[in-house]
Amino acid sequence: MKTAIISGVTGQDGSYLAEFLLSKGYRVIGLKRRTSLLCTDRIDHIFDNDNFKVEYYDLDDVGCLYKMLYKYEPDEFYNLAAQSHVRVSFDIPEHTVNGVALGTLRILEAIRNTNDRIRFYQASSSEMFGDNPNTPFNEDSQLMPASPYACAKVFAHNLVRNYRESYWLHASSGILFNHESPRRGETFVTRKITRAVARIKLGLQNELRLGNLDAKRDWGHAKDYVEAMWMMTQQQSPDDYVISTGQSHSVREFLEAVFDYAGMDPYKYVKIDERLFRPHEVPFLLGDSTKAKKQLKWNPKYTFETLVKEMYEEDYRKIEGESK
Ligand code: NAP
Ligand code: G4F
Repeated sequence: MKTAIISGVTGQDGSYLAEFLLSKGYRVIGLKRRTSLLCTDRIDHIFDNDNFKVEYYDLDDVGCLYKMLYKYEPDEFYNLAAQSHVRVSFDIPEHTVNGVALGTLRILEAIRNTNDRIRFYQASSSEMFGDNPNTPFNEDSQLMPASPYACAKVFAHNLVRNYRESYWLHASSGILFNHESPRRGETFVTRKITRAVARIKLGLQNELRLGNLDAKRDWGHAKDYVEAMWMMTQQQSPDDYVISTGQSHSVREFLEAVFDYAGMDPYKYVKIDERLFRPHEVPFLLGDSTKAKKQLKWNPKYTFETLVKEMYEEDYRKIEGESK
């Protein structure tokens, strides 16, 4: 039986990846940081699985990292932990950069010094392309990061390549474009919208405050994207891959699609709030995942429409249940 360690298991991607690897017959060790509330909602349903175990960890705790590698002798390590909110990274840049950049360095060093055959996956991000105007982006596009979060992801991304080339680690980076789901954090724009529209429909809210509606993103579904992570670690040679749908939509289009699905007019409820704009915006993200399609045989199953529908319906069902 293969063993995989996932840092950030309580997050959106960590929870889907844990489910996916368990379904493939892995033993999964999920690493969780200590929080004052439990915050295990996304993984509660797999807690009783005998092949799933959760351990405490933090991106800045080197000793804990070595302990995990010695104790579990993993075959694969998926580094998904991060302060992953771009806007928040302007407010807490040092914490964000320490976790994303140095946290990745700590894991790579620990792997190199304990067992250099562990296959490593790094959660790189399309945010690294920043405000580069030359879209669509592939693995060779210029990185022009536009936030502390993205600068740290570029550092970690380069480090993975450097460790691969210097020490022959099986270390791959997935340059993932935005991916969403009913498990998406509530302060990211898609989930903020689907929750708000469900609450408005149920008469629990009458206003939705948003920032820049003109930004465009290449939005996919997290379930499709965690499969790509695993495909990368199964390759004979490590590499970097762009994972995206190849379609870009504006925040306004996402907003209108959700309100349309709920049968309401967005402009009766939406207020533009200047405080939600960013010091430096990433205006347009569109990915070209030709390489992943060809080499990994990866293909997303969800479309923009099925993503919107699933997120809205799930929020509506949950909020209706809670309000009863
Ligand atoms: P997420 O939902 O925000 O989950 C992040 C996870 O990291 C959570 O489990 C969080 O714990 C944990 N974490 C945060 N700080 C930590 C620390 N100091 N030590 C240990 N754990 C810590 O993010 P996601 O959407 O699943 O994304 C997964 C990874 O992919 C992240 O690295 C993100 O930057 C990257 N990424 C995401 C996307 C996307 O569109 N979703 C695209 C490209 C790249 P808590 O649950 O306690 O907060
Ligand atoms: O949903 P967002 O906060 O996601 P963002 O900044 O694109 O970052 C996400 O995707 C990255 C991959 O490209 C990941 F690396 C990162 O970890 C994260 O998962 O914002 C999307 C867009 C932005 O242009 C923002 O300005 O929506 C715009 N927006 C407009 N109003 C808003 C809001 N964003 C948020 N969060 N909240 C608003 O009220």
